[in-house]
Amino acid sequence: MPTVVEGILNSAGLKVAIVAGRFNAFIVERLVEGAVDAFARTGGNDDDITVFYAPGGFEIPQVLRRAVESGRFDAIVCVGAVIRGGTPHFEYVANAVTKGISDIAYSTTTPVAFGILTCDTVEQAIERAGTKAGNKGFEAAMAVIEMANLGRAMESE
Ligand code: INI
Repeated sequence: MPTVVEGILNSAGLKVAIVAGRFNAFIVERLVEGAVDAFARTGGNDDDITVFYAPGGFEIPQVLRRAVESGRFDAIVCVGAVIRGGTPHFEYVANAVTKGISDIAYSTTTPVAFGILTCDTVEQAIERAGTKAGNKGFEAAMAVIEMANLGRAMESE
């Protein structure tokens, strides 16, 4: 019989941080709401959630690093919206935030989830922020809840 170790979707008792980039705020607010909803629906307590706002996606990794280093959180979800404009700026911000979050995520055992939209159009972002393509903040929060519980299960192996 194989030993199967997996994380359940239970937020009870989890201390969580949401690190949000404020840029494109009308989209990002929906992602924050989606993440909060995921914790609430899985038994989490609003009082255990702290939302940190960075100015934009570029700054998210620095805020994430501080949140990780504080040791206060069992799970951290990053949300933001990078939307293509008429210049190559999009590529630089999208690449920087993706690499920045990945570097930190893979250098810690604190679960970190990636809820950053990288979209060609505002319409695509709206679709992924709580309309016809779901809510990326909700999905990222569910992933980090599973990871936090997987970590606990692996510790008690
Ligand atoms: N920040 C975003 O989060 N999304 C964007 O689409 C974006 N664009 O397109 O410019 C953006 N830029 C700001 C950037 O993240 C920094 O806050 C800024 O460059 C100051 O360092």
